[in-house]
Amino acid sequence: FSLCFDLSIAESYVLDDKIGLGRTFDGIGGLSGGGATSRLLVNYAEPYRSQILDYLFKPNFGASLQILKVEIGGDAQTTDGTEPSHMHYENDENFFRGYEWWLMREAKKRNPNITLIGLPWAFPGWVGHGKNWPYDFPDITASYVVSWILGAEQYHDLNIDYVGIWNERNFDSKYIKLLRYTLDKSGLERVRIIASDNLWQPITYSLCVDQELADAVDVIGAHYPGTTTVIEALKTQKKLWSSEDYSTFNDEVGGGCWARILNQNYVNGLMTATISWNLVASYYEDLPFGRDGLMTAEEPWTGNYVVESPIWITAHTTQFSQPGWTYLQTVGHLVHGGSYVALTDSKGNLTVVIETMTHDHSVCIRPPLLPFNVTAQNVTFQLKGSFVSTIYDGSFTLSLDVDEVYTLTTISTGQKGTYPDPPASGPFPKVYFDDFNVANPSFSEAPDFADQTGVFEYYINLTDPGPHVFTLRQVVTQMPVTWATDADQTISVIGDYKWQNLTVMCDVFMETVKTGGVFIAVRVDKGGQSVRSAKGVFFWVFADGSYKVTNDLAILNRFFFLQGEYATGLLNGYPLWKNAVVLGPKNGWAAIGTHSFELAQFDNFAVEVK
Ligand code: 147
Ligand code: CA
Repeated sequence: FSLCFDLSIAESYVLDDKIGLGRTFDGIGGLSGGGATSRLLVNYAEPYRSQILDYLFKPNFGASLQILKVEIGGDAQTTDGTEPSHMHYENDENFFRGYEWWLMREAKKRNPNITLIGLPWAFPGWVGHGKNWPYDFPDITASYVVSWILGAEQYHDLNIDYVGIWNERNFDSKYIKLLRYTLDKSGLERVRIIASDNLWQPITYSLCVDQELADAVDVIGAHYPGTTTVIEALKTQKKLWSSEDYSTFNDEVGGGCWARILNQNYVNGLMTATISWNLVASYYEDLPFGRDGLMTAEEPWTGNYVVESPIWITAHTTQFSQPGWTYLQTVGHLVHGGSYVALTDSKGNLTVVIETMTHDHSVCIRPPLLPFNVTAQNVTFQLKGSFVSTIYDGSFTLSLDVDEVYTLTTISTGQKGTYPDPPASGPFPKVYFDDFNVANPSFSEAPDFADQTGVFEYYINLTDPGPHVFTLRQVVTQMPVTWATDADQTISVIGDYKWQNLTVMCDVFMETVKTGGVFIAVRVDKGGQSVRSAKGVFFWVFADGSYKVTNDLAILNRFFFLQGEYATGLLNGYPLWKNAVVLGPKNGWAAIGTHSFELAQFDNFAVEVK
């Protein structure tokens, strides 16, 4: 190659393995869950769904991810929806709910060496015995988590490599030790423990003062560390991971954030793995943290998806270094801004990743980023130790521009994978119908319903003699041990957030006699952590024969009625109410749900947008 800068002013950097190596690289990963972030992905038609998975996981193609972390579903709201538990009830076990099993299988299919991690955000209510706390009965919590790991192996042939404690909530030393003990007792000695998926402290402090706890924990996982760690964490000799990071809108600034933290999490904090929240933005964009994924796949109804810049930023490291490689000690900052890392397989291969992201083009969602300067610069790398003969005179010089990532490598298998453009983007269909008549569904959830409290599953109602054998059933009967603030009602949203005027029809069946209640709704304006305060037009019918029309899910505000062009409700074809004045919201999703955590069934769900 030819360089036209004056290279005489290049700053010089040494890459040397003779002075000893750095820490072992553990990989770059994506996080599905925390929560329901892959919800819409499963509803993509082929070949688009496989293409998306290839961009994420296929080696030497796209992001070529080395770690997949998933939520252990707990039936509760965990950011963008709920994920189903494998044990809704104490005596219940089902390892075919949701999509995380499927996702792990698809990831493994493409990369058999991928590292798998499971972490709970929430737990079914019975795990806490009615208290919003998972540590009063630590043996129950431990066997619940271990049962998930055993089920992964038994039903899906998936070996879970690491398990965590309780996402961004308190840990309990007694529980962590008991989890270690329960794993070992179940023949799962190989499963390693991450703690505590929160900040560096207080877990590091606990590890320092409690040797038994230190023996139980293998990795200190910190979230959004801002590329730094604490001295006490370094002293533990444990692996240090950024076990959740990124969470930034996936435009080019998001790509810049990801590039900067992938390098600097090691340079500044000696972290040897970084995991993106989230893996793929496959949830309605108007839910919280829209598009905070490595790529976007939020339109199963068209097949449109977008391979965003973080995919290619990831590839700069993952396609040219593998878990088990070692960082050199010679990593660091560049004199005129930016950073470099170097990794080796200790068999002669060397990969150098350089990033020169400027401040304003690499801000992440959190933590705040202090000012710094980056300018174009010339750099000379001098290869020493076993790398001297890698290049003809043992050194090379480059001119670096700003806001770039450069990979210099002896590995020749890298590729920028491509597929033909997916179908064009388009809105959710204006006419939609689902009779849920699927005898052997591949997924427990019906297409495009995004549960925000409670869990809605395909159900075979064998007691129904007539037309409602196949229905959609809400199955959570108790407030879970929550991570966010779930509503007191259950609710699943669907459709287009921009919808204003539409008709929603649905057959409903209340399984709770006397006190049961269900609703259908339009213009539902909130999901995620704010679901409790969702507003819209909610039409309720109750098992005692009464009905209500309310402006909110919490049933605080009843509508008043006037003449004119307003909302109307029918029951069994007969008008029950009409001319309710809709003051707001002006738009939102359609929804179904129940009055409490109760069993209820829904069938022949239909939408017509005017
Ligand atoms: C994380 C959660 O673990 C994820 O499930 C998801 O909600 C993600 C969205 O950015 O955020 O939780 C955090 C919430 C707040 C902070 C850090 C992590 N915070 O304010 O520092
Ligand atoms: Ca049906």
